Amino acid sequence: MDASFVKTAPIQQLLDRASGVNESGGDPRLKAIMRDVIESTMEVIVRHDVSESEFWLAMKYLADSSGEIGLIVPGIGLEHFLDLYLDAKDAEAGLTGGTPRTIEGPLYVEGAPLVEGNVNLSTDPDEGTQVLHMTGTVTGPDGEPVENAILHVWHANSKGWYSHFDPTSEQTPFNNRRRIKLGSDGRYAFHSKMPSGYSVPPQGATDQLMQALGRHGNRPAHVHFFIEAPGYRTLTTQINFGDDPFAADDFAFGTREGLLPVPSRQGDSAYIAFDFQLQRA
Ligand code: MBD
Ligand code: FE
Repeated sequence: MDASFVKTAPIQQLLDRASGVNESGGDPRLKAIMRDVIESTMEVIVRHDVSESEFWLAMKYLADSSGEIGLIVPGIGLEHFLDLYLDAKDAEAGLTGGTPRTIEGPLYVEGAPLVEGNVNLSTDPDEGTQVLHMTGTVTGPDGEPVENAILHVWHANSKGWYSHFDPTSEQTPFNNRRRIKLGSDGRYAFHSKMPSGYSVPPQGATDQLMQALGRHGNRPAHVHFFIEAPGYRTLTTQINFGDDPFAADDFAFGTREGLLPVPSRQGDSAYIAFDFQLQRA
């Protein structure tokens, strides 16, 4: 049987009733989207002749994996797809240039300390890793310094764990997380303990899926940013370390050309100079 079965009258009537499209109440946009989601799922079932046991296994997986949905979404490329889709829509609207956007991921935490100057992000000791020194400027489309920007920065520790999400140790709240208030010159500087790459929790739902797909669940070492400033578009981006073994093989598809600086490693220190360019709002 082929997927045209889904287009037959009984199935189309079922879809109309299930999605409430002919009811007066409810949310019309949600109805239309739900109808398409259900229909696409039916088409997948028919196209692959999904068995009942496979179907219920998938439902059990969905039920059990919800705690890791934030990892599964980047892992299956959907979060990166949103970046590509937004880029394409921007290009259509003639909005190009500036530092590329890339995925936020699931590990941002609101309310990090708001600080100024050349700041230290690492409040926990984290011995045996280099100190990362990162500096640069936030400019606008014409190279003008962006005034009064707030640079949100967050990254993992040297074991690859993020504060607020670390099952292995008690990290201080907001360790390796700050909001840095910049001045009129758009310059920023911070230092912190070098992060390591991230791996999905072993045996978790994401790990199970990656193994079943013959993939891995590793990200290269990276540093996340949001940059917001009056008059400019907020940028969500991250740098991934160009010398990391997973730099070209990120399970979350967060690495992008232009966002892969190679740290200059010198003894106990590593240096990255990286400038950001924002689009106007
Ligand atoms: C991360 O640290 C991350 O940035 C993403 C996108 C997914 C999982 C862990
Ligand atoms: Fe991350």
